[in-house]
Amino acid sequence: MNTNALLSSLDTHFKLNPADARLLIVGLGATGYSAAQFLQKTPIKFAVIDSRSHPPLIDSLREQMPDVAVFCGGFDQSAFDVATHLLVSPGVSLNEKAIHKAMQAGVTVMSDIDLFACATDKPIIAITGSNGKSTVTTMLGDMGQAAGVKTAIGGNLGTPALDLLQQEADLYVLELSSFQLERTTALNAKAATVLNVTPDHLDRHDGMEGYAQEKQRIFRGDGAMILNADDPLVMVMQAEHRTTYSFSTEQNADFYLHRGEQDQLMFGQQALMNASELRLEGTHNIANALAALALGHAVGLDLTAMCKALAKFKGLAHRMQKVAEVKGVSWVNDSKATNIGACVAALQGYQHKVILIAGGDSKGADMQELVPAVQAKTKAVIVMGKDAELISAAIDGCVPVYFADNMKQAVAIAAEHAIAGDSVLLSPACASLDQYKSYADRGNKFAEAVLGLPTC
Ligand code: UMA
Ligand code: ADP
Repeated sequence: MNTNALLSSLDTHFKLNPADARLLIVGLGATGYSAAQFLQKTPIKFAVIDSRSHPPLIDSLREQMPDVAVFCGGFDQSAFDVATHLLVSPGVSLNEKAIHKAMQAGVTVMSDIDLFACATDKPIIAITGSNGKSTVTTMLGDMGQAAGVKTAIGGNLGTPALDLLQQEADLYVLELSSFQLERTTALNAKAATVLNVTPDHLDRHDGMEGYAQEKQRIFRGDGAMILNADDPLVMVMQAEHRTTYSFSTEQNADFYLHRGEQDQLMFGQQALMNASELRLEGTHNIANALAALALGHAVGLDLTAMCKALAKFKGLAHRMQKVAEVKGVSWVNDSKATNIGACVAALQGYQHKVILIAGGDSKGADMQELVPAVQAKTKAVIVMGKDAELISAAIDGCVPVYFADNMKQAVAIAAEHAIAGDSVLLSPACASLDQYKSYADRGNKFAEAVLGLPTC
């Protein structure tokens, strides 16, 4: 890292200079810890605050950085009152009283992504959207490597952006959530995309409009814009005088799906690969592949190498992952479907009616939006978790609905109703945290229950 370049960039973007700045890191999770480790190597003075009395990383922080002030057990206003800048973790709402008050007093809010953007002059690909972010980010990681470019991937995907700087890559690919984007101003990605906008996290954002506006912030700067021609909420983000590549599975676009005897992924007149070469199921994954190709192309990756990587890409766990075939019934784990858009995409991929297991925390979404896909593509729905009643009320009368207390019971009910040739799909349309540690924990519990079913 070039510290002088970093300090100059921080001064330009945030009027942050070590002589008089006092930065407060809000939240000591993965993001806060990575920011502390990064800032420790600079002359910038900082402290850390977390509302929990003993956040998991507190011991490591105290051991590694004994001189750094840490406040735990609440957001003590006095810590905010002396700060000039706040670096707020994505899990902490900007509506927190102490943050709100500080902002009103003129304190600057920033994100770890801002620090990252100021610290590197290497090209950045930035990816957001309601669904498909992790898949497209991981595809691009593989494509970069296949094209011979040292590529590092992270952000919302898992590895905090600032930790990626230790890898000294020549291309950074960042998955960004609406929470990260909401507090980011300094990012100028060489290529960026909003893959799609469907309802999610409406309990934290100001309705769909507010949510879409946070996503649009990914296009700040002058890099290439990669737009989903099939999503009107994305297309309105188009800006004049910017390099733009569109992608589509439904119509002509820069990168598109040509339907024919052999469905093909196209770039203009050039056939890039057959859709059948992709190992992932569902039209939504063809859209993801086209978006990844467009992003890679915009930063100069070789198209042939990218297609080779796509043909090898096996997909991520807990996304439309076949767990087992038991007595002719196919059991599919799509636990990462934490919103309605993902569940609808999963259902649309089926040519026959499935038994759906759904439920959890709906995060303020309107479950009525599930109705058309449930009506068209399910023969029964098993609901569970915090918002089971809400889903049941929305789809009441469309198909038979059964209630389950836990995953084992949900799987048992599904097994009771499934016959050979059926598919049972866990695609909850809800977050998992009301009953599980994470979506992965929920998916694993599903797989355990399925593998525990009698096989004869
Ligand atoms: N905290 C408080 N008070 C609060 C809320 C949180 O003090 O009111 C503290 C927590 O106690 C925690 C800390 O803030 O110690 C920071 O937690 P965080 O929730 O911001 O999470 P991190 O550990 O920093 O992880 C974040 C992302 N988490 C969220 O956005 C909730 C991770 O995305 C991301 O991988 C990581 O940064 C690295 O960039 C996870 C996620 O669930 C996977 N994302 C959501 C999603 O994909 O839907 C947005
Ligand atoms: P994200 O990181 O945005 O949550 P993932 O790639 O992890 O996206 O996929 C999350 C869920 O969304 C999975 O259930 C997956 O099957 C579904 N999904 C993936 N891509 C799309 C897409 N382009 N449109 C709709 N749903 C998608």
